Amino acid sequence: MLHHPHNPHGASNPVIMLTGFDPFGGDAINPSWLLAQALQGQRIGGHTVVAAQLPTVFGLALQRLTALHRQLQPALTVCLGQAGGRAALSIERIGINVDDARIPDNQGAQPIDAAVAPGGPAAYFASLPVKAMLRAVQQTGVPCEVSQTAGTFVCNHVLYGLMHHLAREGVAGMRGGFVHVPWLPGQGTPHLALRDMVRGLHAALWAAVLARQDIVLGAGATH
Ligand code: PCA
Repeated sequence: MLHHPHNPHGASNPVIMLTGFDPFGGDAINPSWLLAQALQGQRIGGHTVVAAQLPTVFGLALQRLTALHRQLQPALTVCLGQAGGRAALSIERIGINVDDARIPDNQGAQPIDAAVAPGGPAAYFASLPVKAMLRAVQQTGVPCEVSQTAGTFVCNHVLYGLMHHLAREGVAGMRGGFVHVPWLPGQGTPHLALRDMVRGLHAALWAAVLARQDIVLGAGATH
């Protein structure tokens, strides 16, 4: 679902495109979509947030994303996804050129060791200032981390596909990346309240708009 039928914004009113997924894997809700909707219409550093839903389906999710991107021409694209088992907002550093589905997607497809983009590079870094975003979220008190892997399911597929699209069709200065979010209370443990996700992501988006260059801040993983 897209709230604006077309891009009503010009370069003078740039767009932040925020996507969330529909529920998958037997869950009744997907916090990523609730979070995107909660920020719909927000004004952030001269940008307007436009929320859109992607299907948890290999291929189709990317078709939808690239069509929306061509239509809205967002300055910033942040895709959101649910990562059950993670305890913090999880800013993804990298997307890899692999689909390896542990469970079927919402249309029953379960690709194994397929390329997201045959012939494409092995990986793309998100073009978000991940450490500046991390610090901004941490300053709100909402738990946050930098993640070195978005997995190999539809979320990584969308992150890789977004960056591949930006590399080929993006206008200079267009940036994008991905944030995984924990379960909501009632879905499982660990969980994070929606209001905390909203507060944290709001701060992260401000940082992404303001920080043209990332900061140096330790957030690595030993394993
Ligand atoms: N999370 C899944 C796909 C959709 C979603 O919200 C993932 O992490 O790949």
